[in-house]
Amino acid sequence: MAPAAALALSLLLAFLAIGPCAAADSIDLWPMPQSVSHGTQKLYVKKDITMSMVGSTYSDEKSILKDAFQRMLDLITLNHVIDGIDPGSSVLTCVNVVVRTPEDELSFGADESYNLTVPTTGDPLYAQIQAQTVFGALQALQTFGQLCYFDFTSRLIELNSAPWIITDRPRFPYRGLLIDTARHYLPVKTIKGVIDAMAYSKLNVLHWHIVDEQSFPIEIPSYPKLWNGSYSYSERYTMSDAIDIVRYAEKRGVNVLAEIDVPGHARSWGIGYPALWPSESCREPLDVSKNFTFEVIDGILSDFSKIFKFKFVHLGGDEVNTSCWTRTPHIEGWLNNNHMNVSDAYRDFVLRSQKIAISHGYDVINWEETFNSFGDKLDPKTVVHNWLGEDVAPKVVAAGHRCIVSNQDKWYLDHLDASWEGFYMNEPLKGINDTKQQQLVIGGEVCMWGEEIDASDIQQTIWPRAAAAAGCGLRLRSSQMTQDLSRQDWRASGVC
Ligand code: CP6
Repeated sequence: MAPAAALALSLLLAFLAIGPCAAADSIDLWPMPQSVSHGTQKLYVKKDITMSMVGSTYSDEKSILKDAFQRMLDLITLNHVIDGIDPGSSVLTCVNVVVRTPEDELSFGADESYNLTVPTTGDPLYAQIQAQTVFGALQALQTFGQLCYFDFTSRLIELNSAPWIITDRPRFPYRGLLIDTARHYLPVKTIKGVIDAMAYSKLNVLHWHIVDEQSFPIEIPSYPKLWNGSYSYSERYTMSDAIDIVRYAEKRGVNVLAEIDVPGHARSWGIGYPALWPSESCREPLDVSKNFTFEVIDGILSDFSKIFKFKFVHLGGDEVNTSCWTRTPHIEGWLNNNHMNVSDAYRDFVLRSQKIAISHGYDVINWEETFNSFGDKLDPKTVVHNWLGEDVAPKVVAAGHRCIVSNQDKWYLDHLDASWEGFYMNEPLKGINDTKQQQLVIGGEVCMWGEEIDASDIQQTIWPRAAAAAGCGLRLRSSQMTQDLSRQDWRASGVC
C-alpha cells in the first residue's frame, strides 16, 4: 500500500474501529472507485508477479507502464516476501494490461477511466486492466496495489475478497494540489515525493506557485538575472531541474501547472532588474507603465513554453495593492497621460499578460479577483480560480467561464485547524444546478501555501487532508458521498 494512501486509510480505519458501528465489510480503497463489487475468496500474489500487455495497441516506448508496474511492485514487496505459498492456493501470477490507444502524451482531459478485474479462476490466474489510455492504466495499477497487502504472519502478499470487478473514472478532469516554492524553497527531491503521493490519491495537477514576493528561485534564460532574487545559490531550480520535475510528474500521470503571479506578489523580480519596481521604496505591484515589464513576462512565458507542456499557465492576478502605483510620480503621470485610473491599469495589465500567454500557446488561469473586478473583459477562455468565497463559482460559470474551486475555508491546507472532515465534505458544485454550467467546473484544488511549512513538514501537512478531498469532492458526487458515508457508518461515528 502506498504510504500516503496508507496514512489516510489508517486514520479513517482507526476512526471506524473505535466508532460504535464499525462496518464489517469495509473496502480498503482510497479514493473509492466509482463502482466496486467483490467476493470472499483469498488469493495470494506471486512475489515476482509479471505484467503483460496482450491486446494493447500501446507500445510503452517511454516505459511509462513498465516503470509504474515496477513501482507498484516495489511498494507491495517493501517487506521480505518469502516463496512459501501452499501448492493448493489460488495464486495471481500476472497482470495483463490492455491499453486501447497508442497515445502517450499526457494532456488535459485525457481519458483516465479503467476497468480492473481480479478473477478467482483461470490457469494461469491473472488480473486484467482495461483502459483507453496509459494514464487510465496508471490509475488502475494504483488501485491494484491497494488491494494487495503483506501479511506479517505468513510473509506472503495476499489479496482478499476476490473476485473483484472495479470500474472507475474521475469525476473531474482537474484534481489539483498547490505547492509554493517562493516562501520556502523545496528541494527537487521533496517535490518528487509530493508527486508520488499525489499519484497514490489520483490527483493529477501539481500547481507550482514558483515565484512570489519573497523569492524568485527559478532560472529564466531570457532574463538571467531574475533568479538573483532566490534566497541563495543552493535554493534554485535550473531549467533542467524543472524539466526533470515535469518528466517525473508526467510519468505518473500528473500535469505541472506553472504560475507567475502578476502584477502583485512579484517583488522578488526586481532584485535582478530593479526597473521592474515602481521605485526603490515601493516595490510591488510590477511597474505597469514600462514596456520592459511586459518584455520580461514575455521572456518568462517563452522559456516556460519550452518546458511546461500543460495546456494551462497560471498568471495569478490576486491581492493587487495598487496604492504603490498612485504613490509613484512617473506612474501617476503615465496614468494621467493615458486617462486611466488604477483599476483600469490593473485590468490592462492582466489582459496584456493574458495575450502574451495566449501567444505562447497557453490557456490562462487567473485568481478570482480578476473576474470579480472585470469579469466581462477577461478572455472568454480564461479559467477562473476561486479562493475567496463559495458564492463565486456559481457566478463564474453563469458568466460562461471555466472554474477551479479552492474555497479557502474548506481546501486551504495552510489553515492548520481545518479538519479532514471539512476537506472531505467540500462540494465543488455547490450552488450550481444547471448541467451545462456544472461542466464548466473543471475541478478543484487543495492549496499548500508555503509561509508556515518547509521541506521538513510539507508532506505531513498535506496528508491526509488532501487525500480526503481527493477521495470525496474531487472523486464522488454528493449523492454517492452520502451513500459512502452511510455505508461506512461514519454518520453513526459522529463524523457528519
Ligand atoms: N500567496 C499568494 C498567498 C495567498 C494568495 N496568493 C493566500 C492568501 C490568503 C490565505 C492563504 C494564501 N499566500 N500569492 C491568495 C491566492 Cl488565507
